[in-house]
Amino acid sequence: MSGVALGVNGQIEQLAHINSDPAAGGITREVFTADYMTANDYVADLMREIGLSVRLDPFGNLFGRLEGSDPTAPAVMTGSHIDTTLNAGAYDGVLGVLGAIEAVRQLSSGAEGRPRRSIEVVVFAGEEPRFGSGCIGSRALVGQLSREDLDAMRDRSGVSIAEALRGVGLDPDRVGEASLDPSGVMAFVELHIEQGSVLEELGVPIGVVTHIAAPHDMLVTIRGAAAHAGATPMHARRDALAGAVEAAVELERLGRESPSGTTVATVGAISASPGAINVIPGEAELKVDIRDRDLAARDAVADAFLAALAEITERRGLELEVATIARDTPVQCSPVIVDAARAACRELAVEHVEITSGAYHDAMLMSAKVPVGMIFVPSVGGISHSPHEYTKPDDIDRGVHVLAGTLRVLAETP
Ligand code: HGY
Ligand code: MN
Ligand code: MN
Repeated sequence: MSGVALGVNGQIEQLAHINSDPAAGGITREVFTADYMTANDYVADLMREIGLSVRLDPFGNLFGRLEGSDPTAPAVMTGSHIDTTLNAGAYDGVLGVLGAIEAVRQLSSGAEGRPRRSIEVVVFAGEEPRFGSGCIGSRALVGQLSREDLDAMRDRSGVSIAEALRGVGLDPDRVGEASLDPSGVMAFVELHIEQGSVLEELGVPIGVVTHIAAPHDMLVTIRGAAAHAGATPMHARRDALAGAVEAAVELERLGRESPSGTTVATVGAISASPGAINVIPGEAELKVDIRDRDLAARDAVADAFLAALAEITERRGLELEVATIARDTPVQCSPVIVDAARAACRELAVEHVEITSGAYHDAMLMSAKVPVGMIFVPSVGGISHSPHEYTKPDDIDRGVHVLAGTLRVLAETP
């Protein structure tokens, strides 16, 4: 049976089988791996099957275009990502890509005929942070990824973006050619699972996103003195891990007590070396993620955390190094797109609610160049980035219909 005939739910299942680490549970399909490129080819075939003109840009972003009846009018873009984080679920990003193809298929075969504006489906390369910060494909498109970044940004095995690109036959020296011409784009809309539990708790099937929270991510390195755990008295230690743990607890307090009420603060990973039970850790590393839709509140928490780090390391006789991994700007979605999505919901008599996205998405980066909006469908149990990530088939079909309706409204907007 052809890919299109399977429908979005069947295609999600097929894509889920393209997995680099099935034994570990969940789906691992990191960008610029052979499996990722196989998945890209699967999506390109679906695009061709519904008659889109397909191209891969020099950074590996994939585009499928439906020409509108007025090819000179700036296009409406829609899409998401098909790379995953580690041991993840089947829906994050994938829904926004396969749902966009199905929405465009519905639009182009519907009674209303070809939309006025062209519609372009995009598969962004590397939304997940394999190389430290996320959204590298959309960063490249909006000019926020330099050729130097491609050598500097490395994954947990030390592989750089440039090396990974070459490994799949792409040329890192051409990253500058992968740029978006904003004059050719009227709007970007992304369909995505909520990855939280707001819609499920409200019992509302569609979220129209009004704001996207953005991260300030840091790599914190604390250095002390490795020493014998048995022979070193407590007063004579410079324990890097103890300092790191004290800072992690302080970060949680700062996030919890932030006046905005929408700040989240996480130490996603902590490591200590040398890592032996009988050696006082000489070095510790924290990967820190602070987010908010309110930039001033996020900055206040980040500044307070940096001050706490300085005080803790000073008091404990430790050295401190902080590297910024990402510092993105929170997004207010375009009222035109919010209104179009709400109109589509009313047309379909679908209940909807306005919502903030706690997760970041490629729409966050695209907002630097074009108006953006997002449509959410419920995540069962609010679970995501997990093998247990699940969205019900009828919620998926409904989300695709709302996306199609939104694209139609935008495509006919003068
Ligand atoms: O971390 C995020 O918000 C995104 O899902 N990568
Ligand atoms: Mn994700
Ligand atoms: Mn995602």
